[in-house]
Amino acid sequence: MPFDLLIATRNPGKLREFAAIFTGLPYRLRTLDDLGIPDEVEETGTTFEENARLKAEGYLALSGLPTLADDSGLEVAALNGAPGVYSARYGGVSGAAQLEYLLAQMRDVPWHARLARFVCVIGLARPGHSTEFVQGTLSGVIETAPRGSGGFGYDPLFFLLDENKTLAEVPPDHKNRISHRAAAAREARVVLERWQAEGLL
Ligand code: ITT
Repeated sequence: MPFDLLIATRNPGKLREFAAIFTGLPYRLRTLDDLGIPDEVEETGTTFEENARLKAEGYLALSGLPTLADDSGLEVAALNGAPGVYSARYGGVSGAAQLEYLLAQMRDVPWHARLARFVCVIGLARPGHSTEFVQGTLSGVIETAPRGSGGFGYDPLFFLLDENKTLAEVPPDHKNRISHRAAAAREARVVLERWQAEGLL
């Protein structure tokens, strides 16, 4: 009998990534839409972990199901870690304007000081236990102009030194292997295997 696991996202791309990495586990992945749960939990935290906790524990309370929730974003060293948890609303704009905004903030920063990383923190909550957290990161350098049309968000400005390409220029299946979210999801898989072995669900 598979266990139900709520994946607390409305982003279908994320759901597919998690489903691929959790292949073979005895969990039936449910979404907020499957369960008819509205967007009630606000991401008011100041760290990725706080937001992952708010979502994982909030949607566990609403659904009664073991819940996985992630929060992710871009940290730029020269900007003291900004935009961080505010990545989705950085500069008060979205889409291409957000890339322009980031480039403007980085205008005077030389190539060697443009280090950045994507961070993904996943919270895993189940009834009667403390919430557990896992994290994944991907390091890169902020480009001086956008390149590529794949991915989403900051991908066209995120240059991978190992690949000599931006994250928007690598094939989607490759991004899904090297991404911060994939790294965190592989750690989450270990937690889910332990929950199963403990038989505590
Ligand atoms: P949820 O419904 O799951 O909250 P979301 O799109 O808001 O989906 P996150 O909170 O995880 O996703 O991500 C916040 C922002 O961080 C996102 O809007 C992007 O700007 C940026 N980001 C996260 N992962 C990224 C990636 O793989 N590539 C590019 N940008 C990313």
